[in-house]
Amino acid sequence: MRSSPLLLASSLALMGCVAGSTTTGSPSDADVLVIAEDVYYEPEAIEVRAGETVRLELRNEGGIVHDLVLEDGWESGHVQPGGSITVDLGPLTASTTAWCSIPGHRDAGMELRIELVDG
Ligand SMILES: [Cu+2]
Repeated sequence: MRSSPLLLASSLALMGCVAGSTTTGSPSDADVLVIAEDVYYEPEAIEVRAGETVRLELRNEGGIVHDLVLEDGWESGHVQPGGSITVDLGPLTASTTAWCSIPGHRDAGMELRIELVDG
């Protein structure tokens, strides 16, 4: 599923809302769902509106630990296999790239493009 990462991000966000209704809180608890696999993110890119803080759920469906870090030092913390973490991301001032800090994972392609779009 590499042909249309931004479109995929939107559909996954919708799926995340549906899944959220079976746990706790409102459907808007997590705005964006990012799946970590061995060794890539699904989707490969997400959109964030300028000035907005996005609640991002990072769910590890791989078999080894993963995380998500940004150039500015923001980091999700380690997420164990089968686990997930929901974090506030932003507000961002520019598009950026996040990646997995586990040794070797970024080199293997584990990067997430974060596109800043006008609100
Ligand atoms: Cu990783």
